[in-house]
Amino acid sequence: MFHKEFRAVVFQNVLILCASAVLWKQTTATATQVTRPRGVSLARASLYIPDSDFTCLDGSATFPFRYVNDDYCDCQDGSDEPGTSACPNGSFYCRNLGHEAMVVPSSRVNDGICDCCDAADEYQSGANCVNTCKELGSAAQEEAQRRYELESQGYAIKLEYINKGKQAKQSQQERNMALKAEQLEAEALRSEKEREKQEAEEPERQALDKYRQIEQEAMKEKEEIERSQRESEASKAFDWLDSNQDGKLQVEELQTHTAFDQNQDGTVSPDEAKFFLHNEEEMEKDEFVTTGWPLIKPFIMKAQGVEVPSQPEQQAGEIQLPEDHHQEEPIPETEGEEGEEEDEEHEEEGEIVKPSPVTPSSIEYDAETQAIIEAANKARNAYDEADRRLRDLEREIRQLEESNSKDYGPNEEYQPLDGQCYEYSDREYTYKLCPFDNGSQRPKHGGSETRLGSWDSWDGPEGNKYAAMKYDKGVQCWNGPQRSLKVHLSCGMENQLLSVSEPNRCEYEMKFTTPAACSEPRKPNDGDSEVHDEL
Ligand code: MAN
Repeated sequence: MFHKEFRAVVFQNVLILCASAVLWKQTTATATQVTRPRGVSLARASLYIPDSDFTCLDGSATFPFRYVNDDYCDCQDGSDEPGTSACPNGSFYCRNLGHEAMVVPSSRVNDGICDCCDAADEYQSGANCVNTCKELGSAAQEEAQRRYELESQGYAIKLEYINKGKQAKQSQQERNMALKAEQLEAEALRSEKEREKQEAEEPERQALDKYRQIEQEAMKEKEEIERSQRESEASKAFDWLDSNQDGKLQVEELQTHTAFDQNQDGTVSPDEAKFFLHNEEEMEKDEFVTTGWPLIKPFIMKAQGVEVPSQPEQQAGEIQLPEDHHQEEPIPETEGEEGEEEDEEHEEEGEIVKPSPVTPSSIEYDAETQAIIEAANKARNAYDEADRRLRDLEREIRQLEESNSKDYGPNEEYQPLDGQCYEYSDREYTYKLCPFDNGSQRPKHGGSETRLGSWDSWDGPEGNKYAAMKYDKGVQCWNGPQRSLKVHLSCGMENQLLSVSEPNRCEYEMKFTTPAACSEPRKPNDGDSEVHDEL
């Protein structure tokens, strides 16, 4: 190991004379000369004083100042070799006059590659570096100026947005207050109408009680008529099928009716016929009326071309039972062609005619009861209307409060985006973003829209939460999570969806520009960043 005193001394503290007057403080306009070793920034110049010992910036050691930049690494943090590549962890500062000052790892010093535009990093390598700071500086200046102008325009729009957002908030609050007042009135009115309804319904209930018994009797009568009608129909059918009139239905009797040819082979086999006799050889009339006829009737109807209702209890379709049981099942007359006289005629022939239904609504109330019912109806309608009005108001208040509780940014600048939608298409999909509502995806070549997520919250990094939005609880991904979407916002003159990607399956990212994301632009500096950087 070399001792410091014997090692080859290559150190040469380069005194950089700031040719251009550097303003140490804006308040003191006097030009000062600052001397500092190679690779040290203006900000750190005061830590490198040639007349005194040098203490490593991490405080780990102190030694004579000549060890600084002697091409031997003495400090653990590399701070004694800012201008050489001796320390693996050192940093080299280039002034880059005319452009932006820059810090590069000191390992790049004299490595033959030009890193600094002022070529300061290659002072001994022989690399042919040219100072390009002036050109780069002016290109950067132009770019900065262009950005400044854009940002200024974007920011002007943002100020309008802030205005709109604040106005919207104010009018929402006013509307909310007005609605709340209306709500109180509507509640009072509904209570009044509810009381009136109860008052009107009580006499109605009493009056209708009297009729309830009548209604029940009417219902019973109706059921009785229907039952006897069913029995009479079944009885007629039995007599018609019982061709030998022996009071029993036999297999042979059913075999003469093609309606029972279930496998459509042109004949009714004994088994086919027995099926309708509950697999017996014969059936008595009583059994036929209760359980035989409901089984047989649909087959007869079908043979007659009458539509068979799906519910067994609806099987009151009209059928004709001809006198002559040997002929094929007749086709019934088409609906509407039969007059009343014909009905009577058919009844003689065995056609079953449905009775006119007796329902509670057919009950006639006396004039006094009728008036009571009408008054109660009127009170009910008035209550319903008051109730509807109150519920409409409550809904509007809820929507308003929901919108009011949304965070539209520190100054309401994002409020004008609520209610708008923006689209972006790639090869496969058209994506849509409706800020504060949802994001979706629609295949370009047909197919339905898929929701990628609904508005959840701001999702930027700590200290900059308004830089991104989160939309979640989208449509479940096949064999995967629910879809979700993150929207990265940046300043732009227009509200525009710039790109969409799906970095992980069913996790989407959008880039969106909006004037609402612009901040107040700072005038670009004159290209010499050291003054600004280091003040
Ligand atoms: C659809 C689209 C895609 C998604 C797959 C997942 O095709 O929503 O974006 O990756 O479903 O199965």
